[in-house]
Amino acid sequence: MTSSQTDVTMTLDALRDLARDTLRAAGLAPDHADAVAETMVAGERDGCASHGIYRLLVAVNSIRAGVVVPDAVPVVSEPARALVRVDGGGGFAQLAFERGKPLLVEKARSGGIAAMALSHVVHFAALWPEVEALAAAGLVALAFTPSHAWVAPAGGTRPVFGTNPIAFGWPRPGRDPFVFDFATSAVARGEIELHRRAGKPVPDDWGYDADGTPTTDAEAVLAGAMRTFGGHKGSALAAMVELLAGPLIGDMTSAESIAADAGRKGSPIGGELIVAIDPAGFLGDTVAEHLARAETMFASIEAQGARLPSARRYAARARSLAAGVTIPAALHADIMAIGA
Ligand code: NDP
Ligand code: PYC
Repeated sequence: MTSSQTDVTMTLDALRDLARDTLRAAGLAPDHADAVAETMVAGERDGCASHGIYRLLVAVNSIRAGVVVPDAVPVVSEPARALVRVDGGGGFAQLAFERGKPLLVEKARSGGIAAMALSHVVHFAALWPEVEALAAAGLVALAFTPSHAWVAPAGGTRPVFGTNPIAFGWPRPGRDPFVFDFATSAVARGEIELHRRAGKPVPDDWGYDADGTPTTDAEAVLAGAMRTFGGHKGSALAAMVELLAGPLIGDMTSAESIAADAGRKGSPIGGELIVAIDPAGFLGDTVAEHLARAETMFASIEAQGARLPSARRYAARARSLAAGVTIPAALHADIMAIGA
């Protein structure tokens, strides 16, 4: 259905079919295509345009550029009692996460805490679907992944870090989990790409041009260096993500990832670290009482008119489930042209 001459409204089922068909036609194996489509549909459904269906263009580019192994078979192993490793074999991260998740949940429940390293994967997606799924299973979850070296450290103007997101999920009895997920750069690179596509300027504190001068030109920031959020604090967190999901798990830093890309402009290659904690591990029978104390904190945030991270997403989700989603005309045209 076309809601105006320009934009295209579709149900989530239709969007899922479009994503799966497009990915399969581009050569992605069916199990990967299903897992990858799901994260894109979730992003679009929840109003996360930079990691929604726009990512079809990005994922297909990675397939065609030979950056991703389209039929990789993730291999799950247990390096230690509390640890899960999934070797993604060069495939997209979504199937590797899906394959490792049951063992991660089992280990977190039996030991109180467990961690999972996804290694040798390609990452183009948001992290919140993963921590939300773990929180929905009653676990507290943290996730980290480096990307490509696009971001300058605070005080510098040349890229060292990736946009390095950090995501957190907290289970809420009878309610959707509390989740946040943000890049440690001022903004996700995908947001700057959307500004470039729309011909819109960016705020002058998002990045530098190639000469290290602050600029409002999205294209120039993409060719130069992005800035961390919160100055030296975001810079330290970005370094932490490099370390946790790079050397700690034997995978690439963002600088190594962009070097491995060798100009193909594919999505970041490397690893992801996910930590899952069962609240009952520390709390035993008193878990309900202490989760209720967390609810008091959430209530006092909302009582003063502030919103919880994830509230916007859940509201967008409710609207999309009822009315579908509307894809901008230019994006829809570009998606339809993928197979042409
Ligand atoms: P945003 O700055 O848009 O938002 C990040 C978080 O802050 C969200 O949890 C959001 O909740 C919350 N938030 C935003 N505004 C408010 C507010 N006023 N009050 C309370 N909470 C608020 O995200 P980014 O641009 O930094 O990142 C976007 C996405 O990009 C992330 O999902 C991230 O995973 C992804 N990304 C992925 C990378 C990768 O390598 N795979 C690299 C970099 C980014 P809500 O969603 O409800 O608005
Ligand atoms: O938006 O910065 C980004 C990004 C990198 C990888 C996936 N998303």
